[in-house]
Amino acid sequence: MIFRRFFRRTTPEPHVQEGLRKSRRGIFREIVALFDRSAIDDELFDDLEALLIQADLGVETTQALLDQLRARIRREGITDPAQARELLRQEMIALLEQATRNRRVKIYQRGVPFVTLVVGVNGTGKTTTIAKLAKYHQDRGRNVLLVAGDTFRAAAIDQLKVWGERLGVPVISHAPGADPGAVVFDGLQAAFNRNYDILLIDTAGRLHTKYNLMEELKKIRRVIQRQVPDAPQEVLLVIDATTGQNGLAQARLFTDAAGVTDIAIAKLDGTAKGGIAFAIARELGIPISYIGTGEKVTDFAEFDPETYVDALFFDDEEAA
Ligand SMILES: Nc1nc2c(ncn2[C@@H]2O[C@H](COP(=O)(O)OP(=O)(O)OP(=O)(O)O)[C@@H](O)[C@H]2O)c(=O)[nH]1
Ligand SMILES: [Mg+2]
Repeated sequence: MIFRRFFRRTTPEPHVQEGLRKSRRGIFREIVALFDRSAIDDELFDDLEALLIQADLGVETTQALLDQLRARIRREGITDPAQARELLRQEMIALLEQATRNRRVKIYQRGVPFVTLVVGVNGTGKTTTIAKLAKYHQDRGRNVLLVAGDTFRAAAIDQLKVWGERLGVPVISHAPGADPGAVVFDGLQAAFNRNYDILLIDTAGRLHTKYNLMEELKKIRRVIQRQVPDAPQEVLLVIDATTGQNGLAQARLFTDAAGVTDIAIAKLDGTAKGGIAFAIARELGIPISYIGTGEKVTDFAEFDPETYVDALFFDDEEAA
């Protein structure tokens, strides 16, 4: 369709495009279809509001987005619904850019391991994200070391070792039930002694309501900081996209306890509600840095607002 080509600005990133298929073919297709009408009327805004909320943007973020959109339509004297849709696209990109603007530049120093502490509730995709990050850094020529900081379950240690073997990345681990702080300490020692660039630390899926588990996380941080004052350079909170608005509540608690610096949204391929990214961007103010779009190590991308929005709105196969 002419419109789709006309409005597209970014080249599709295959994993992002593929991973957001469910969202694109579901709620976002309905959103696009809303603009196939002759005039911009109240019904358009009502339907748009309902669909955005359904897509997991949340009530507040939806209101804010629609306020912006209405104001621009008025200011720019837009009467063509197709142009209004392009404005919606632009405003959605702007909203996501709130989340990337305060992203810290990652500084990889020679001789100082770059430590990423990966946190999040049970089953959100932490261990899988670590494997993806390991591959990401390997592809950029960095030496990676993994640390099995989730000592609560034997299976968790094994899972990380399996990934390590597949990727050719060593894993520092202790026996199940060991003190996570001790494993992390050994991991840092190994990183220094053997000159690793990147240290990725897996942690247990902690229930954020359990105070002692949050304390555990603080303790791990202290162990790291005693050896590398600037570390962890990255505290990555993994949010499961399929848990919707619940993920936001989790994120707030982790931010307080663990000093989250970055967010990875995993399992975007498993939901039609890709709108959660907008709610996270607006309501948390923590940069979204990565997205996970499948179970393979390659189903991973750096988060880019424009690519993301276009993957929600534009279907290649239809456009072709
Ligand atoms: N479809 C899909 N599945 C994913 C993605 N990321 C992780 N998974 C799957 O989600 C499940 C849980 O992933 P894990 O990486 O083990 O999650 P975790 O947070 O480490 O879990 P715990 O250690 O038990 O807290 C696994 O079956 C993964 O294969 C993703 O981006 N897409
Ligand atoms: Mg795990």
